[in-house]
Amino acid sequence: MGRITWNSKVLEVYANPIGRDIIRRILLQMNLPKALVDNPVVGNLKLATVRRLTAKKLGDSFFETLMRLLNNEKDMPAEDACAVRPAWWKEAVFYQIYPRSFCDGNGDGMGDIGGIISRLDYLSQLGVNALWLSPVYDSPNDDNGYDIRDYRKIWEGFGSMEDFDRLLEGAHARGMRLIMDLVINHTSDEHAWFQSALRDKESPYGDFYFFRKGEKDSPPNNWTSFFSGSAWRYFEEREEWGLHLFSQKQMDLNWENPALRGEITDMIRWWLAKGVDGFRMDVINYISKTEGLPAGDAQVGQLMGYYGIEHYFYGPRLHEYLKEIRREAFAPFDAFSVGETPGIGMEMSKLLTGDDRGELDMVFSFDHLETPGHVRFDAYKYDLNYLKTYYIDWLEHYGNHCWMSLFFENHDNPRMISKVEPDKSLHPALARLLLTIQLTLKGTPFIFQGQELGAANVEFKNIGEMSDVESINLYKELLKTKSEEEAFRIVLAGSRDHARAMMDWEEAGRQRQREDSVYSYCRQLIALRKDNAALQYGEVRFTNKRKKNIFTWFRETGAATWYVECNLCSRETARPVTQRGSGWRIGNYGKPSSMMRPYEVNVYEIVS
Ligand code: ISL
Repeated sequence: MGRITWNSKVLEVYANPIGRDIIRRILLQMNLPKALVDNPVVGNLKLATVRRLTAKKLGDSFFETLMRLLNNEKDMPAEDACAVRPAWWKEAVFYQIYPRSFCDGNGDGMGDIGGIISRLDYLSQLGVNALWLSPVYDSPNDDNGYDIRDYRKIWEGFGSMEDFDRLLEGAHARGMRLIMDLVINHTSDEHAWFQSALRDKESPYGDFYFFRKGEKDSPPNNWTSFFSGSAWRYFEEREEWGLHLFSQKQMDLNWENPALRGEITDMIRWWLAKGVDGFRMDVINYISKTEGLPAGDAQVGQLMGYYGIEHYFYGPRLHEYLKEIRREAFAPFDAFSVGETPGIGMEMSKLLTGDDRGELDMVFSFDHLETPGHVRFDAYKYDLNYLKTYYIDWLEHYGNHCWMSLFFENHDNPRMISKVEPDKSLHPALARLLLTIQLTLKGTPFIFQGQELGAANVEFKNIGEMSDVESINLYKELLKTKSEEEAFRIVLAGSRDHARAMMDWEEAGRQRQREDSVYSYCRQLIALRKDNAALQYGEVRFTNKRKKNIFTWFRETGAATWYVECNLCSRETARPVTQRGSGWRIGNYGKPSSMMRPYEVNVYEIVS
């Protein structure tokens, strides 16, 4: 791969995998068309010329940052055509449990492990066969368990290690795998390592975190936290600043330190030896930071909303660390890994997950959760036509060395049906449409708790009803420039509290009794997927690619062909031509008619 210099053309930048992802990210953020780079006039411009043309908006340091990122990656993703290698996690249907709000087993008003155990039959009847458990470790819960105080202990509010062992055993007994959440970019400031590092710089843990000298009133650099304000907090104990990309109580771990890496791999092995089947790895792409923690570029900061991000979202030693974790901890147990990787594009994902790479099995990439030009806290109506272009692009170009995760929701995002459609009478049809897309495209579906019931956003009335640290910090920050109503409106649009409301078990009970419920639809669909290899491993072939509001595809193996058709909007839409002899198997309106009704979806098994 050629080095990118000031003499390189825009086209060459785009041919570089990292360059391609970054340019596309910028276009997405600014809501500019991809066609811009395909335009030969633009493509043939030299970077030096682009710098001159954009001098008023983008400084030299913006381009230098870009070149540094591009030139740091030496590898190209494998692009040869190959068959998919089978794996249990490619056949699985995952279900994410957010323990705090899943099921209350002891009557204290909050979810716990006993509650989860009591619902294992519910989950196995739904048909999911792998569970992802958000953190249950000991934690002061500044960020609901994503701030870990002790990696080898269960938080007492959730139960004990014996409860956890019973949960694992219960899941396995029902043929369900269980993966845990691995939060290793940071720990709680109450973790023994951090406490020891604070007390004594010379302790073995003194260098487990990022501490920097500096005046008390000016942080060491301009990096900002994802949860508002500076990413630095001053510690009198050391007369130094400590780095926290997330809350003030989530201190970033220093992965440069081999002793820290050794502790982490030991801990991972300890859980795997217990029998857990793998991990979802929290913000795992953030673990390597540019040496010296240089200041973030101002333009990048403004564009992305966070300062410093270019120094850690795809850091210089990321591949090395991931390979080490894989080799030292995951591989000996043949354990599964899915990385949570905000900001990572398709080419970077290939380099992190290719089956030739020895890093991760899959990633959660987030570019489909908002439409171009929007961020989570914008109140807008999500147009599913964007989702269509996103999936066509990924599934046509991701290749069989890699495998996609298919998800719309998690504990960090509002409910998808609420983003797409304000008219609640259409939610049951829409909930089924989204589940069908997830369960019949090529990849591994992750259903977030409540999705199987068609759960929507919560109608919070004021900030007092919210509890998430991100929402509350953002609200305070917004009050500096906005009215209370305006600040609340913004927080409400994107708050993580929507997804963290208690699961409605009465509703679940009602839906289980009814054949025409979202729950029953979801159960049938999972069964259909499980019984038909074409819906798991079949190649995907899209049709009607340019037809607005219509999303259609085939799933094909040598032996069988399936066809899925979706109406992506709330209006009736003419049905595209269906294959002759098609056998209708499931849909959200019963048997199809000539027009497709709002958000109608049908799945056919082609019988020739
Ligand atoms: O703020 C973001 C960047 O735009 C988010 O995408 C953020 O990076 C992402 O939400 C990270 O999430 C994970 O790590 C957090 C935790 O609060 C979340 O719950 C977890 O899913 C810190 O551990």
